[in-house]
Amino acid sequence: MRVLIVSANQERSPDPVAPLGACYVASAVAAAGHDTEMLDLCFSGDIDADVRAAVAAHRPDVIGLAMRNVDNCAFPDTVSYTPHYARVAAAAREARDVPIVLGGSAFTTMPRFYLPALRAPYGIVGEGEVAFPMLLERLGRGESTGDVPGVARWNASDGTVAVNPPAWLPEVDSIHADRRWMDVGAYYREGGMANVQTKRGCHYKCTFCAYPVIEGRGMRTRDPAGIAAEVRELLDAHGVTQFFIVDSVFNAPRGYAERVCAALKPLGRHIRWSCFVTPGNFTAELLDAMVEAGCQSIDFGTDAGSNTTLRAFRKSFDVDDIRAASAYCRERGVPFCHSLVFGGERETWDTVAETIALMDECRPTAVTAMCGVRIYPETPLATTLLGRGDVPSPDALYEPWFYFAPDVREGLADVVARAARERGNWLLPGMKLPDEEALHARLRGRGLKGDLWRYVSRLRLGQSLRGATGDAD
Ligand code: B12
Repeated sequence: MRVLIVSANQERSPDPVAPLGACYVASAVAAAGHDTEMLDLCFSGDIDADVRAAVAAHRPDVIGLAMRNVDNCAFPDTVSYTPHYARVAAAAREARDVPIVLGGSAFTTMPRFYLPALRAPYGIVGEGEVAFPMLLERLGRGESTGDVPGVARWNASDGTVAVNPPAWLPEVDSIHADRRWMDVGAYYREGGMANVQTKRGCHYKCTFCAYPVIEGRGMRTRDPAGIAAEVRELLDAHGVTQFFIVDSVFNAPRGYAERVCAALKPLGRHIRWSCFVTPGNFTAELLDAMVEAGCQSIDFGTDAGSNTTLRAFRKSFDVDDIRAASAYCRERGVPFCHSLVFGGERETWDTVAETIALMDECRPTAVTAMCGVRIYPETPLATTLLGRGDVPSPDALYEPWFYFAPDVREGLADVVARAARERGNWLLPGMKLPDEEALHARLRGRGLKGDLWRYVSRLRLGQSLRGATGDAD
């Protein structure tokens, strides 16, 4: 069959991010023998014209629509991408009357919403590498698709949606993302990095998190030698030296991160990378191995700085782990960021103050703070809140819906914004501090690569950017 995959994401904040998931899927579809093409709309100035042109050129039998973000997950400056997706789907439908298949992390979190909302007959929940080619084969033969794992179907005549549970891939070494489907250079220039995945799945039980819904609970790791070869290829073929490792958590399962670092160590002087790390299961020895392997900054998925809220989120670490992880980074001069979510269950003004005080004590390079917990369907917290009647129905979660613990519902955003203004190193994606976008543009404009939060407080404090480089040596 002839297949066109359209990557719809146009979000530029904090950076444009390369459509790695769509690339994995395009590679698998092509490997299954389909004549495959990809249209990436990230840098498009005219969606309708670009969709029309790609459809006219490729004449697809099926159009796959890759949907990454549901919304920007941020309060109060919330942006929902549904109107954008609806527009892209409508452009595709107008250009050619063929089945549209939705997929990607946004779709997976709420398939029952998106199929009717975008008037699409099919979708794939979870990983697309096996399920999408299987769906294409059935469609090509005119056979039933009802038993394909991960397939979601919308019946336009009676409005019903059927969703098959996904079958997570048992291993992730036999799949790969061919970068010919994306403009690596454009993402490197505009977004300052490429992206690489070392594993799929997340076995943590954080109450509000959708990662296990999107990737499955079972962690499936790649052979570290294959990861090093992929990084080497990006280095040699594209001159890319800066990466983000997109795993939900880099330092899990126990012992695996050490093996990845050992495989990357021979490249360590030539590459720089960043990743999400849990403050639990993090040691000075692992940090040393990461630095030797080229790690230049760490984004801790900390979420809170009070044991009360950490326990309520069911995080697997406590404030002493946060202190220790921060100290390891400070002692080695590794830039680090704590990502926080204020307003979770059992949050009070005291726990808010504890979190702010812990951040002051830990002295991170940056703090990224969200206010209110965006609740996604199928997460443990969604089930609790629906059970308690705090969320009226699952449908309420399709548009951005934020939970605030009763004690801090009024005024939390103001308190967090004040904390941020009083400190130079806090970033608030949901309450764009007036200078954030300008600072980002200035830094990328200088050709700086990697995570920009490393530089923000230096700029705000009027310090020089000496030592800041565009690339690894
Ligand atoms: C790494 C990451 C980041 C990094 C990206 C760094 C980089 N340079 O790549 C950073 C920190 C920059 C980031 C930023 C943001 N992120 Co983010 N991020 C992630 C994370 C952890 C991994 C994404 C990834 O690359 N996965 C690996 C690829 C291979 O998987 P995949 O895309 O899901 O693709 C698979 C399937 O979905 C499917 N598939 C994909 N496309 C298609 C297409 C078809 C047709 C089919 C059939 C199947 C299919 O098959 C693929 C292969 O199996 C996810 C959470 C997660 N665990 O998924 C959040 C996530 C995607 N981010 C999210 C959000 C909200 C954001 C921000 C808006 C946050 C903010 N306010 O700043 C920004 C937006 C950035 C942007 N420009 O779009 C949300 C999106 C959903 C939502 N809640 O709206 C997620 C899901 C996290 C969450 N809150 O639950 N993010």
